[in-house]
Amino acid sequence: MNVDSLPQTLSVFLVKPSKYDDDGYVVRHWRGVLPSNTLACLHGLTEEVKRRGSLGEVDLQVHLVDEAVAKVPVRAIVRADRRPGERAVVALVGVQTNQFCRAADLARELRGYGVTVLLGGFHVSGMLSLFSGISPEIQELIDAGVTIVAGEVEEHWADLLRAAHRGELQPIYRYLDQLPDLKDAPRPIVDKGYLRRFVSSNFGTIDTSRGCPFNCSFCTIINVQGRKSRHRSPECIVETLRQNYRERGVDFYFFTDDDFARNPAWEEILDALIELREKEAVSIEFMIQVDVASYKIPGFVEKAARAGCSNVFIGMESINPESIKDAGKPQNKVADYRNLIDAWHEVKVSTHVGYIIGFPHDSEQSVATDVEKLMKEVRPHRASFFMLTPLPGSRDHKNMVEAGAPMDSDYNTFDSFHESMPHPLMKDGAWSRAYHRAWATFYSFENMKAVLEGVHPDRYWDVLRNFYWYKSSALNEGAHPMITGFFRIKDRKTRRPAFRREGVFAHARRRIPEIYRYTRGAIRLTLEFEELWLQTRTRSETEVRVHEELRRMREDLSRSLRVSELRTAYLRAKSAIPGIEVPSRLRLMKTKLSVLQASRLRETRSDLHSFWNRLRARLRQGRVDALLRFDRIALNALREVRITAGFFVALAAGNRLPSAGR
Ligand code: B12
Ligand code: SF4
Repeated sequence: MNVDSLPQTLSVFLVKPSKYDDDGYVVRHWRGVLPSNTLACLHGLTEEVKRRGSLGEVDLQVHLVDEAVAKVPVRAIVRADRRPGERAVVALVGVQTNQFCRAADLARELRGYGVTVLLGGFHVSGMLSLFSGISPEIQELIDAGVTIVAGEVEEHWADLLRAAHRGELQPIYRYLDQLPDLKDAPRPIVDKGYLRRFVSSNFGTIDTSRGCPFNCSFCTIINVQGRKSRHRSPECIVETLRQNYRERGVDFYFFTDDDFARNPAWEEILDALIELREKEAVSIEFMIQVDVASYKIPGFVEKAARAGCSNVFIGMESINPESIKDAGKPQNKVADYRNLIDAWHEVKVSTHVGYIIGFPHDSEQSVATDVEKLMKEVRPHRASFFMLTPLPGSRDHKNMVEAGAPMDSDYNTFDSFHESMPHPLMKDGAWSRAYHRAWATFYSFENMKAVLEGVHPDRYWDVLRNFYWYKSSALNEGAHPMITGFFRIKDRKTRRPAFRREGVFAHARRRIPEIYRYTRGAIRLTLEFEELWLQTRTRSETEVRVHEELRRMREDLSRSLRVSELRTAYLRAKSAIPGIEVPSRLRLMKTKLSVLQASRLRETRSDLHSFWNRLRARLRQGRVDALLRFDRIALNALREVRITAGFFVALAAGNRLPSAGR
């Protein structure tokens, strides 16, 4: 090959595909909630290839596209590929089974323009790990000229890019039996430009380890990433976190390890994070995934909390011992659940359990009873419900394929909130009903109120915000919170090939009622959450004391409050409770509004609710005279505005007045 004839620029587009909704539109939101760690990892690997100059003099350009929050710029990619001296390579990354259909359509479209396309992630890795042959949907892509990559590529990415640059890619690469050592692997990159598309731009991800020692039958991880936990070096992790904190302001992480408690280096990592926090004032908070027995590991829970862990996700799966047996997860002992939850709550860490519905012994009634038990007896702060899904890469899937068991031929439904196979007991929609009822019961006003009343004040807003996101996703948008974000976008022109493309008016006829229903639901939800807040908002000892002092200083708290007055109230409160810290002037200015709002609120808006309902009923009966009471209407509207303003101010400000940890 004549190297001089090769393009001088290689534009690498790392694209994380989304999935289709039931109407064939790509699931995309104006703002996302959870950034993709796979994108961050491949970004890190690509920058490393560039830094090392592994491709020689080639100008390597990297572009990140997460289709969950951005449109895939097909035209720009094609233009880049056609520019003289340039080649575009599209890497469809982290493609899960439920994203495979969308990824395949994108791959075919790009191949139609002659663009080089590679595709990797859990679907192809799972399929190729458990079956010796190549499944038809993968073969179809190979036939279309797409390169399939199974397994982890830390040690192969430079070679793959070199082959792509030279136009020498093979149809398929299998790296499943070459699990890379992660000790000094290139780190995932937290990209500020990418994070701007998310609700919190201070949110980073890193996989501190990969692999899991357990052996659950529905799990794909063990067959792709292995049963031995491989980890990054604690020094590398801590240096990454320190750098991201200082240079990019990233102070919250999702450590995406499937079981951080089984990372052999957990203690060194947590010790280093404690040191960062306590000696360098680099205060990072993070969430982790752990197993049920994690609380029994000596020192684990305490160290995690001290290191900044604020949330744990626990793969509880079911509270029903029969279902735990069905899940092939004997390490989950139902008798441990309550102790586990208490242990984490004790150290102020919020708990979130993963709960699967649809094990063979589950029935509509048993699921309802089990969810009640989960709420009343186990009492986690949050639950995510999943429908049992035969995910490619799991033993369950392999066994079903080999037994010829029926399952959906459309992988788009393998997202854990669609029925993707028949259930032996729950038929004719009963499984979906049981699933939706689980969400509605757990996120009912009564249960959310019970949780918020028991939550530590430091976690109050964290839990309340998550409740809002979860309830809005599952019950207003009708999708799993893990794939939703804020404000759904439906691009008229990007529709699944089996669906007809709608005209502008037909699309508007679809979207306007949808947006109306969504907005109405969002308003209802906001009112529900205002009530929840009024009934449960906790006041720290500091807040109560500062308010008392303010009331002593002046009767009317509705007049505007000066920062100097607030400071005096703090100083007086400090003389009664020495632990109170007097916040800086800037912080006082920021909290002034919430202090005022909070001091004016009552404990409920139920009287307002009844008032508006009565008014509406009268208007419906044609009694327009009801509007003549405009003085009451105006007063009540003003109260609504005040409550809403107070709620949003408090939501934005965090939970309480600065309280020195009290
Ligand atoms: C973090 C995470 C999430 C996060 C964020 C997603 C993300 N990717 O960051 C959130 C919470 C949003 C999420 C949601 C869901 N997830 Co998830 N998630 C994970 C988790 C725990 C870690 C992902 C990760 O960072 N891995 C580390 C990276 C580096 O590994 P990797 O993605 O495999 O990438 C490597 C290689 O595969 C390869 N590679 C990947 N792509 C490409 C592309 C090319 C071209 C090349 C060359 C190489 C390559 O290179 C990478 C570096 O070596 C994985 C389990 C796991 N251990 O991976 C599950 C996992 C991917 N999720 C899964 C599922 C099913 C879901 C959900 C449907 C909900 C659910 N039931 O759990 C939703 C769907 C959301 C959606 N539509 O995206 C499954 C997918 C299984 C499957 N066959 O589809 C997994 C495997 C867990 C499981 N339950 O079995 N998830
Ligand atoms: S489901 Fe969780 S605990 Fe079970 S093998 Fe998979 S990663 Fe490990």
